[in-house]
Amino acid sequence: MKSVVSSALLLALPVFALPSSLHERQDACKALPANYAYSPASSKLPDPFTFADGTKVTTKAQWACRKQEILQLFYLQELGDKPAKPESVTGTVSATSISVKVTNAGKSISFSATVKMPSGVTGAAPAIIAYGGASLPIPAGVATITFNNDGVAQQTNSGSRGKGLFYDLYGSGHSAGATTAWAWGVSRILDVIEADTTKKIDVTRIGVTGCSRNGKGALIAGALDDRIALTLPQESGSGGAACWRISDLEEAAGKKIQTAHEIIGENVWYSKRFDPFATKTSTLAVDHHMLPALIAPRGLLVIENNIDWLGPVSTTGCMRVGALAYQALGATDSFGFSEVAPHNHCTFPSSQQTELTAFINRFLKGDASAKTAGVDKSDQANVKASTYITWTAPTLT
Ligand code: MCU
Repeated sequence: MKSVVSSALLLALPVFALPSSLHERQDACKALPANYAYSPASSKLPDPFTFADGTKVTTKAQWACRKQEILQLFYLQELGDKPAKPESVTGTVSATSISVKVTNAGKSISFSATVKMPSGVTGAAPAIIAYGGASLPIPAGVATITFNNDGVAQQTNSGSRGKGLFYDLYGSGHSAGATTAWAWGVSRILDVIEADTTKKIDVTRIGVTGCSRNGKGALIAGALDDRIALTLPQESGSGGAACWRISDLEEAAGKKIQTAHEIIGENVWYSKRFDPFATKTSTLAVDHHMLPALIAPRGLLVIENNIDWLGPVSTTGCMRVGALAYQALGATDSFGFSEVAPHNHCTFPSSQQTELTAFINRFLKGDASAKTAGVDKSDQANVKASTYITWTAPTLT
């Protein structure tokens, strides 16, 4: 049930400790109402700018708190918990590899990521962390860090639940789905890069990418660690750039599209906590338009393909709603959506090169003049954000 919050509480908000940073924090600035359930159920996308207790978000300070709440709701309803930085994270960065050793509660795991350094870069290089290897072209001047996400959390099929290094450390019954466990792995790689005194890689200029199932992972990683400067999910489709609710509407309209109720039987990308919501997506307090909201104002270019299973209407509609968070923050030039005519899955077409180059130049190479503004490309011409929402985005003060 929603309760009305008095203006006194609103005025009191600034005395709460405001988070300076999103990554690793799981606390909300105010607790979720007891026994909170999203109500009434709706096929329209929930308002990112209204707290669970009904308070409207009008300021950037309130937004910082609402982001914590949205994050918590994602953990509770879809993703499972992302553990905070463990008691010990150590490792090394060489020109060919990043090694990571994590110790928590008497247990340790180790993994490494392959590094390909760019030639001719002096000083710390920008880098893109690629889940399972990059499916888009990484340009000169940018290092590639290949992350073996499958080793951190397996994703063979529905029998992969609780398998992989993350679960060796935290137990096979841990609530995190694979995408959350991978995001945790990315955060640990960033811990090592951040602490590396040789400064081969610039932790302030890190991108993350992946395609398809790994695109779902890349988008979620961008939302769960605000050290990531540029998020580049590629053809992530349902469970990534698509909204669960819109995909259900599309299926009801006869499209052959992946939905939440299908996805929970196919693989372990989400927490078991998601199961009850997957057959009733209208009861989720979150949906995937809130992933861009968590990433904003950092760089985000969503790359999509017109393949029915990915849900081109759903990805276009969902991300056009997601763009409203960037608008609210006055950061529209940090967000781009690019969906083009069908091509082979995870082969990057030249028709998306201009926007990819612009986002990499701006967010990883420091070129403030790169034309990232206004990237909104879709062959789904009639899809409008307004079809899927009943709220309007504020201009946050
Ligand atoms: C688009 O990502 C997935 C999709 O969600 C699955 O249903 C399908 O089996 O595999 C896709 C994928 O990862 O392809 C490489």
